[in-house]
Amino acid sequence: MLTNSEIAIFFEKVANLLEIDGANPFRIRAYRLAADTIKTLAHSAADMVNDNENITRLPGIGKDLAGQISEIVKTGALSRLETLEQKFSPELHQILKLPGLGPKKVRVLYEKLNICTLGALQEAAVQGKLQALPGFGAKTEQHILQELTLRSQGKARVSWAAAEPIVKSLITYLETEASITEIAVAGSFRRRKETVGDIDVLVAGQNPTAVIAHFVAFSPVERVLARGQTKSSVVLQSGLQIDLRIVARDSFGAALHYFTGSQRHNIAIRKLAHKKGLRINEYGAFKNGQPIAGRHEKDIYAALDMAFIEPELREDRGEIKAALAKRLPELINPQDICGDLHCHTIDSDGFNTIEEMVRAAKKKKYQYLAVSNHTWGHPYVHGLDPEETLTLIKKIDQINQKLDGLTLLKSMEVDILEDGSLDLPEQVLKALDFTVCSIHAELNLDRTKQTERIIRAMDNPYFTILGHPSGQLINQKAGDKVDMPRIIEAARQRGCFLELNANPDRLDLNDTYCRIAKENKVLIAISTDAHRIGQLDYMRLGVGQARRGWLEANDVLNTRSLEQLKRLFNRGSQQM
Ligand code: DGT
Ligand code: CA
Ligand code: CA
Ligand code: ZN
Repeated sequence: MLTNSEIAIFFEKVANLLEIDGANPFRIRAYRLAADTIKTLAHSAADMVNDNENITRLPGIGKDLAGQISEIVKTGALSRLETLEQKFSPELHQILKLPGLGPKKVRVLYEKLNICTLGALQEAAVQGKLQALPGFGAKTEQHILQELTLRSQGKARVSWAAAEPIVKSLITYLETEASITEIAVAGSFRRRKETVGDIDVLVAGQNPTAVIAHFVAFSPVERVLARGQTKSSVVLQSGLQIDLRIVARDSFGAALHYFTGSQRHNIAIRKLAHKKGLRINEYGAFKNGQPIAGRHEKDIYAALDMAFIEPELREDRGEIKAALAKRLPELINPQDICGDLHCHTIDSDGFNTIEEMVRAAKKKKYQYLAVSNHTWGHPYVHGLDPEETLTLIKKIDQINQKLDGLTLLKSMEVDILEDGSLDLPEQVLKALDFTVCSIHAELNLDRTKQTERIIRAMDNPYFTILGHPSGQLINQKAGDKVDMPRIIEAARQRGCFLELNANPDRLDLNDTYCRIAKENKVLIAISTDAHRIGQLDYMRLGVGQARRGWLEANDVLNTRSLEQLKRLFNRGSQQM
């Protein structure tokens, strides 16, 4: 039998949805009053219904509401509420529970951006669409994003990008302790995983007691979980856990290797060592009980007659075999990048002018920068219609004439519509240097349909790069929304490229798919999708992910010179 509170919740939900719907304030108030009346009732409302008592004598409960209470008690449901939930989405109730969000704000979300689901909310927050809404701000947007990120994960893992500034300030802080001679970060952070469970720090130093005392006094520390002679763990206010270990100087390299992991890589290395009559642990490499390596990490690999394996590759995915055969990839570095192929400007939903973006790109010594704003099919933001796109193209041509050292490329982030067609007519597409084509609406089509929608889009000769290819958001358990190997094969056949979107909340393409693309010789464009000049710095995050995907400079589109790019963009009849 339903309790009074449970019955009241039905009415509170109706009131909330009515408010979001912009209904008559008196009706909304009637539902809220009824919820209050029932919640504070001294006896069971369900009993009253079952005993056929006259509910209308309760304050604020008229005939209509009495009928609804009896419906709730008898059926456990309320058709009035179901109708509203169908109109919006039952997920609105969860959105309403997010910190700082009440019916008024959620109404703004719905009215301005048509948001009724958690997924759509996260997507909009990632794209920075919330902060411009009335009553919202950058802070609210950030809180919502953090909360959604935390919710979608069982154990709180933190994105690599969010951990980075914390790790940097910790290192700077540790360096002020005079007795420390060496500091290194190991674990998944060093391997540059998209998310990290905790941070593993190794230090060598003469005075372990002083080191530990200094460590636990790091000001962001909230709780000390463990404090031993050579080991300590703390949790920071942000929720991030840090494990610190003090190791002997002569074992530093071996410990760094051991605690960098991954565990599977370590196990495979130890097995190999065993075959060669060696023993490898966190103290060193030993032959007949005698240490033969330990001081430097590279000596551990050398002891096994193999090339040094970069941390990003240490996942037991074939790197050991490749190292033994001297066939390890020469991983891409940030300096290999010659330009950014995806950024937005104030002409659509960016925050800076083209000229400002150009200045920032020049500082990075880029040869080229592509302006790729949204098209009008985008569900949330002001995208450009064909007319506006042509005007922008002219403007870019004019700016280009005055530029030296850097070339602006004319692109658009063209929406892939539900039927797989592109959101701009041929005569406009023709005027662009290339396109970044992305899905922003109908994100939850069935997997096969979504895959075929993308492949159909690739059939268009003006399709160049698939933007944020999988639609993944970091820390959201979304599952595979598309058949990526099939998309990669389709891209190979048609001469299209895939983006590795370096936005820290996306990092889309993932490492596994980067590697499949490489094996299929489909080039990856590492792009920031910057909406403001500072975000051009996301490039290094994308490069980190690319390294985990075994990519070399040659596997990446924007390591090419402008001339080479132009040739690569030239599909079929297209002319630059
Ligand atoms: P995380 O923190 O979940 O993102 O992932 P990791 O890889 O940083 O894992 P963590 O912090 O538990 O341990 C750091 C490294 O220490 C791990 O990558 C490998 C090494 N390690 C820890 N425990 C074991 C173990 O029981 N066996 C072996 N072989 N290695 C271990
Ligand atoms: Ca860790
Ligand atoms: Ca750890
Ligand atoms: Zn996009």
